[in-house]
Amino acid sequence: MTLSSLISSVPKAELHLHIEGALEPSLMWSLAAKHNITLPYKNVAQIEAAYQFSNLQSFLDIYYAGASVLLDEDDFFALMWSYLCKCKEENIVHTEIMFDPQTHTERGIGYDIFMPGFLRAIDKARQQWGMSVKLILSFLRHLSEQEAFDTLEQAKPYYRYIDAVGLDSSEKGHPPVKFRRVFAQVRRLGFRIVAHAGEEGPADYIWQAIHTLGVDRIDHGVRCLEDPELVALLKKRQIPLTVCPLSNLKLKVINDMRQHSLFALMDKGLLVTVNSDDPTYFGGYLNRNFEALDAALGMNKNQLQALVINSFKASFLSEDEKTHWI
Ligand code: ES4
Ligand code: ZN
Repeated sequence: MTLSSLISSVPKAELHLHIEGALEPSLMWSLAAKHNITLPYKNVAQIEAAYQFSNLQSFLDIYYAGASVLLDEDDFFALMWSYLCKCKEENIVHTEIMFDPQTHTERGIGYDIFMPGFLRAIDKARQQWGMSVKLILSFLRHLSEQEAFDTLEQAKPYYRYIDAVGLDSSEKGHPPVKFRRVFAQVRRLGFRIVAHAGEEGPADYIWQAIHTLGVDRIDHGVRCLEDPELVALLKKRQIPLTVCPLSNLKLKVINDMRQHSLFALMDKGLLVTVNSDDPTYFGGYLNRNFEALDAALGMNKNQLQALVINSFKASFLSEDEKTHWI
């Protein structure tokens, strides 16, 4: 079997995926038409052509603008359903999906609109395919800690549908310590914790995420390589990194996929996983991320197998559920 067919056929988990970053340009276009919203694009091809980014912020500006077409419950259902259908196609049997409540509440769209839409699609995928799905509520770090507290409070009726709480958006200038108190509350409530750190921000933000927020996983974390002591800690505690190769390339964290440090991180004994981040903006869903690594760096079957095993190991499934897949 070729590596390519193995990549697509092996059952795997995805752990770093922003649902708002899985909005297909064609869905964006049809929702804009449905709601009489004028987009700054003349057609779907122009939307796709606009996805050229110079850094994280240049992407986030377009990503938040794109989310403005999501207005009613059916829109959120369609967005989630579209991604879960891709999971089915790609043999993703378990996925842990981040959503940004503040991207919607700031526009006057409340939890009672987006959560029922998300949950209806998730239930359908569970029932039709036995797919396993967890949800990660993510705070926007460019907003204040008080706003994060408010967001957590507003989520109360939905706590039983949420497995973890995370931290995303503009990293530089918004260190994890800014959210020390709200994550103390998140821990008291019993949620798992993840945080984007060491994507564009320094290795120090990874330290902060571990020691101040008490994270179970680091999203990205590729800049840990700048600090050997940190690498040693990540290795010793087997704190997973959810790495996103096409994202790193599109956001110019690296200039060429041949520079990607994924295998270097693995060789150092770190628990690394491959993920798609914002697949419709970065040029591919999960399988394409594996393909891109293979094309640039070469991947053997043992490496693929290790990465797939890591995807379950690093998940928030129970130990019993993990053994079913590993
Ligand atoms: C994100 Cl790639 C990335 N980094 C930080 N925040 C994000 N939100 C959506 N995608
Ligand atoms: Zn991300």
